[in-house]
Parts: sequence; structure tokens; C-alpha cells
Amino acid sequence: MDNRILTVTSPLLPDLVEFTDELRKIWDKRWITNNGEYHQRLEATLAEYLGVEYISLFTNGTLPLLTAFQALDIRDGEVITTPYSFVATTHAIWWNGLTPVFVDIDPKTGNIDPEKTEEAITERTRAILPVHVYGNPCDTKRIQEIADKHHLKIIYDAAHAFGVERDGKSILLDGDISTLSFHATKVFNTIEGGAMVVHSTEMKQRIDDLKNFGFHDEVTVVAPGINSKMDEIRAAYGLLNLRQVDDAIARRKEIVNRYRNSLRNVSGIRYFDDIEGIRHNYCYFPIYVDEEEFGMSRDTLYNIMREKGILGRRYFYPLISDFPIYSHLPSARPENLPNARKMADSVICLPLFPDMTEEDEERVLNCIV
Ligand code: T4K
Repeated sequence: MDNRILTVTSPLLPDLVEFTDELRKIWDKRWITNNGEYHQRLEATLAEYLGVEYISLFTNGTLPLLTAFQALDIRDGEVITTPYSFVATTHAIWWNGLTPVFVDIDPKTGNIDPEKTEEAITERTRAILPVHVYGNPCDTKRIQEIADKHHLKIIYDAAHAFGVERDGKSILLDGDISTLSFHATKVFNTIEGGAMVVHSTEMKQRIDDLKNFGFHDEVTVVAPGINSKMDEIRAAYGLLNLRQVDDAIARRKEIVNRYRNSLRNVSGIRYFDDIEGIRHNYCYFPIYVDEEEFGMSRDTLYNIMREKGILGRRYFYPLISDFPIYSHLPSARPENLPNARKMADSVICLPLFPDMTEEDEERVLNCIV
């Protein structure tokens, strides 16, 4: 029996020989960070790949979220967001001195419920920060209508939504700003890394200034910016990875479809199906465990898998609103967030990465079927 540890994900790595060649070129040039040639090339190549006009690279997926509020000049008030995400989403609000307001999710998608979002708007609301969780697109049309009606900005946390399209158009074009994560565990990675997608030359310039301490030129500082510049080595790594990302997504799709076929008739197990008109990226494979129907709780399944060396992950448990830093907020009250709580208590993400074998998949399925 194979007792190898099987993790929830494993990074997509570029070819080592090709990467070494690129490193040699960087060594020869002695230009290793600060908007170098590889940085510029990765921005241009990503813009084309993603079908967006303006993208700015960052050192991770958290700092563009933080910077987005500064870029939009949101300095006080409340920001409506989802508790069903990675904690970085809410931390970005907190770091800007703003108040997070949690609203419940739509259980069909795992994303923020637009109607409950509208109900939560007060005269202090400045922005909405939804997440395209697991790469499932939010109802961006309805969210935009609400934002327009109440004069609010929208920042999409698109950390999971690399390459996701609706009707052939990138979902990163929705809202005022979208942010991406290129962390090692993501569909496309630069080891650590991230980006921000904006919609005008002026905003792109503002972001480029903000991620470089606020420097506009050698002697002009336009704002108290941060340092979040991607270096040349990560940009070179990203350029190589970008060449293989389509194959990686195709592999993920095959694995997901096999999981779906095997789990389709398992009573008490549910999963997200593909949505018509959406190009998915298959970044995670979350399953929803209905304890009563399945006859076992999500946590029991999680522990059984662990005993067999299979490290599924309970993304996203606990809810962000349950962490003590946020649980005192009025919007964090459990009765305000029943769908999010149910999902946080019921979901486990199964191992999913391009070089997973059929045997790996069998090992996972044997714990469930
Ligand atoms: N917004 C959302 C919605 C996000 O999900 C995230 C991050 C962010 C914002 C912030 O973006 P970043 O600032 O991180 O770019 C992971 C990731 O660290 C994090 O990027 C991600 N979301 C989150 C959902 O998952 P952990 O604590 O679960 O990671 P870790 O170290 O337990 O890794 C998971 C598994 O991946 C390991 O069991 C093994 C495998 N792995 C991991 C690494 C780092 C490898 O095989 N190799 C590796 O190098 O947070």
C-alpha cells in the first residue's frame, strides 16, 4: 500500500535547466529587481494571457489587497465582505483602518450574497470586497448594480480566479480593481507573488507608484506607499510557468472530472459543477459533506484521510468572522452568517495538482466511496 503523504496541492515548477539559463542571464546583467526586464515582460505576457489591459505585479496576493484601498482613496468607514475566505481578505480591510462588515454567502456558489450585501449598506459603507471563492465567479453584474446605486467601490479578491472567464471575457475586468495571488499553492505561481488588475493608465501608474514606496520619479513621493515589487528571479520563474499553465489547467480538469464521476452517486457528498459560459481553472476541488446523509461528519472524514497520509484541507474553516480579532464585530454574530458557517463546517478540499496520478486519486476516493 502507498503510504506516501499526499498533500492538498503541490506547486507547478518550471523546467530546472531552463530556469538555470534564465538565472545565468540575470546574473550577467546584474539587474535583479526594481521594474527590470523580466518584470516588464511578465506584466506584458500576463496581460495578454489574461485578456486585461493593465496589470501590476506584486510580491504576494495580500499586498495588492492592502494597496487597493489606498489606490481608491478609501480612508475610513465600512467595507462589506465575505467571512468565507482566507484570512488575508479581511486583514486587508483591518490594515487600512477600516471596519469589516461580514455578510452571508450564497450556498450555491460559496460567494457573497448580493442581496444581503445591499441590506448591509449603511451611510458609512465605502466599498465591497467580494471573493471569487475557488474560482467560482461572483454575481458581478448584480454587485455592480448595487455599487452604482449606492456609490461604492468594488475590489474583487480574485486570488483563486487566475484565467477564469465568463462568455470569453476575463472576470478580472469586473469591479474597480481585482487582485491575484501567485503563491506556490495556486494554479499559476511565482513562488510568492501576486498582481493587481486595474482599468486605466492613470490607475496603473498610481499602483506602480504605491508599490514602490510612493516614488513617482527619483525625487517625487506621491503617497506613503509600500514596498511590494516583484524581483527578477520570480518574474523569470513566472514567465516559464506561464508557458505550461494551460496544460496544467487541462490536467486539473481531467482529475476533477474523474473525481466528479466517482462521487456523483455518493449520497451526502456534493460538489460544484461547471457553470455554462465559464472557463474554470480548477484551482481546488472542494466537496461538501452532509453529515446526516453521508453518515459521517466532515471532520471525521478529514481525520480518516489524515491517518492514511492524505492531507485534505478545510478551506475555509474556521470562518474569518470566528477568529478572535474579528468575532467581536456585530456582523460576526453566528445568526448573521448561517450559510457560511454550514459551509465552513462541511467542506473539505481534496488533493488536486497536475502531476497527481490515478493511483493518488484512487487513494483519496477509497476514503470516501
Ligand atoms: N485571498 C485569498 C482568497 C486567498 O486564498 C489567499 C491565499 C490570499 C488572498 C493571499 O494571497 P498570498 O498573500 O498568500 O499570495 C495557503 C497559501 O499560503 C495561501 O496563499 C492561500 N491563499 C491559502 C488558501 O492557502 P496554507 O497555510 O494552507 O498553506 P500551506 O503551507 O499549508 O500549504 C498547503 C499545502 O500545499 C501543503 O500541505 C503542501 C503544499 N505545498 C505548500 C507549499 C508552500 C507544497 O507542496 N509546496 C510548497 O512550497 O495557505
